[in-house]
Amino acid sequence: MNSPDTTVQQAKREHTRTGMSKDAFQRDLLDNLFYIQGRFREVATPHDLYMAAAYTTRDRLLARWVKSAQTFKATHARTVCYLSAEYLLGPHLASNLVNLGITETARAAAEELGMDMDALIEEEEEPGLGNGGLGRLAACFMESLATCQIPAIGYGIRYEFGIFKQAIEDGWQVEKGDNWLRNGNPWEIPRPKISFAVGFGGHTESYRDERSQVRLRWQPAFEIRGVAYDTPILGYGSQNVNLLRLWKAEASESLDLQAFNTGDYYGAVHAKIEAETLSKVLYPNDEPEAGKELRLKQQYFLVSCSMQDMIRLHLNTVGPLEGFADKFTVQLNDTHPALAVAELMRLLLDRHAMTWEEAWGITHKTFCYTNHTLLPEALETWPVSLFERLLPRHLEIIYEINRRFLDEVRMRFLGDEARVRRMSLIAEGHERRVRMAHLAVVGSHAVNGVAKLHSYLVKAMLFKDFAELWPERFHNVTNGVTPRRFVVVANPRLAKLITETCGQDDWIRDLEQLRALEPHVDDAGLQGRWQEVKRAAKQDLAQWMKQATGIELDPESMFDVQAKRIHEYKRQHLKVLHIVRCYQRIKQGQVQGLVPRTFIFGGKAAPGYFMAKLIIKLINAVAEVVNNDPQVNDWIRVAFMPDFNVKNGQRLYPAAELSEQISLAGKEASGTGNMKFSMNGALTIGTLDGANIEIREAVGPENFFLFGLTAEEVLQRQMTGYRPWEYYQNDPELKSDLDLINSGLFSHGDTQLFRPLTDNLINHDPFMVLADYRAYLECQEQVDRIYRDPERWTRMSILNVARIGYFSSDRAIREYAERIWQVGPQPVLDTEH
Ligand code: GL2
Repeated sequence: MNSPDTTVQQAKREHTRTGMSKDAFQRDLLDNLFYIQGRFREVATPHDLYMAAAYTTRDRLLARWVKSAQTFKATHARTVCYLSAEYLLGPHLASNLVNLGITETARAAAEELGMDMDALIEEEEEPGLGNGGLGRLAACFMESLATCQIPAIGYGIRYEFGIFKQAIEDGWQVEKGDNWLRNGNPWEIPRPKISFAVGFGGHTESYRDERSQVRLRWQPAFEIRGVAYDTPILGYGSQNVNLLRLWKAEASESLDLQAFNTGDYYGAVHAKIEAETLSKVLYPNDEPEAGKELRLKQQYFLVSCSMQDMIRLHLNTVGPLEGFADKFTVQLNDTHPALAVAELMRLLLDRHAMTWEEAWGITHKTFCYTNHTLLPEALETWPVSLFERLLPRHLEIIYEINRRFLDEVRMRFLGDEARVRRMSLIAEGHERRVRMAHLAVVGSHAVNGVAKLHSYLVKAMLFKDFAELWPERFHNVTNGVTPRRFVVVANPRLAKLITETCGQDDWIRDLEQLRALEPHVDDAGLQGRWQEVKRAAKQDLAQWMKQATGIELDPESMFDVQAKRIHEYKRQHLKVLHIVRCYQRIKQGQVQGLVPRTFIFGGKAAPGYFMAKLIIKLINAVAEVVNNDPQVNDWIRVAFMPDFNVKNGQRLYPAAELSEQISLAGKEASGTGNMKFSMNGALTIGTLDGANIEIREAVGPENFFLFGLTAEEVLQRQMTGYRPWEYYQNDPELKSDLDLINSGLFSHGDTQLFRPLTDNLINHDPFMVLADYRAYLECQEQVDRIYRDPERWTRMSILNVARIGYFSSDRAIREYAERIWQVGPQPVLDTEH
């Protein structure tokens, strides 16, 4: 992309800054190609070259990693442990090069060897160990923790199969397994010696300890082992490296031996396979609970390994466990790891012989919990019977936590048994269930939502009773995303333009400094370059899309993008109705005021979510008709980007001009795609939902396209009775759009195919698509009007970027550090330079 001359010059500057030279990189690249891949230049495949580049990069971060570990050990640094069932990391190579400050060094070294660094970067398969926003947030937070110099360990599961790969066949989503480890993973270091036994099943029993005290212990029916695999997470502009420790399930050796001794070879092998299925696959459901036994096992596996590891670290470095909560603060990323509360209690009570009061004091001081959704179907509960069978000791502990907790509730709210029932950790009903969210709230000293509106609703609705009992426990920390990956790596042209306009690149570690763009907003030179940067990104995307899907995008048209998981509450079908409306208007010759647009979608549907899969089919069906109709083709085109993941997201964000954030108000906890688009200069059309509200405040209401019901209005309508068919009957355009979908035009004459979708909209419409339809169309007309004035649009785009600094995950992490974790930076010193 850069001319070799500037690459070499930049590499020299990087050398001065980092002490890492192009020549050394080149030499090590060839060495690694030879010694690790066993190849020489002439026969090396692109994958060999990628591996060599990855190892060469990894070598350069190991020194920082070791130094970080030494520093944290010596200073007894307070450490954040982030417990998350998901980490949607995205490819490592490009982002590690940026955070090491050696992107051009690597590029220059590769170029001299006749290799194209961008092609090597393309080779990397991303670890898709998450579903969507929640998992990607965990990845952004890990990077920001290192950038903010806060010692941290991220604990998770090393799924052998990450989120499925999505193919589109005949317009339908088809899932393919994601065997991401197939070609090896150069970024992880296995730690076979760091391994813990995790029990399941069996029974509990009482016994007398050496002081003749009656104690309880758990005799599990079987055990498996969790083995640590460590991935270093680099900070930007700091020497700090944090640790992502993922657990792989293996068969417990002792059990293997037993089976072998009794001659049961098959049994031994079977046990091994059984054990390994535990970390085999990520559940591909974004929000709704899967309810599967294996999933509960995965959750327990994650928390048991992680809590045992923290205790081991504590005993090795600090000593007696009384100070555990001073050494560690543990953040529960949603309720998936909420069992950690019961597991820490078990370890402190049963293994370390503490009293209930001592153990609870520590546990409660240790945990904090982030809620990520209000959707009722996503709030995890597990049948008591399943707990009894798999985790009998934990169930006893949960009962005891509940007994003490409910006594507290009774004392505060005399005679209010209805409240007691609502708040209990156990939901009574025909099947008794453990409420994981209640366990998380009771076991934590801080609970937060992920955007202002969401945190308000958490307090006012979801956990109202708890907020009345413990108002001081509830917080808001609005989400953020890392500008390193989502601007510097994804959009190098924009990064360069920003740096040149601001006169320095400090904005990369202090995103508020983007404000320095604001005085230049009317500068014609900047506007022109800003437009060129967007155009080039659109061309890149068009090229990729042509090759990946065969669809030709017109870079002259407006790129209007909705990319996120497919879910009814996110309302991709509202977007489709808009497209169908455009289509009809064009067919009827009503093109006045219309701006040529390319509608681009990306997103996966949970494999068992029928309606979401039908929405994907509908998008592709509409695309097929629209893209093949020469009468409308100059105006609109539709493309579905297959397999939306971090890597593909990095192609979309820079190219988008309009970002669709159109969930029903009150449903999207925060959203983080909204931030990524805006950071790349897209304007947002959105509802007053999640972080949209704060983005709009930050960038200025005049630079944001707002439409739709407010969360309050939504609640009102729900209470007074919402009748979607009235909209259908009273709005002729809406009626004709839905009727056209049912006419068979988009389904080769099949009038039934999309009925489940359209009938549901007309008769139930739980996410009020029809109620917001008209407002959405009107708002889109305003979008067209402004787009026709490129200067005005560009100005708004620049202002969006200039004012988006708040949405850096660095800011979010600093807020957690100060308000929730009480932890400060622990800089790692660069002793070599
Ligand atoms: C989510 C929310 O739906 C989303 O709005 C939020 O931005 C992220 C991160 O906080 O969390 N909750 C959830 O369960 N998933 C999300 O993406 N999967």
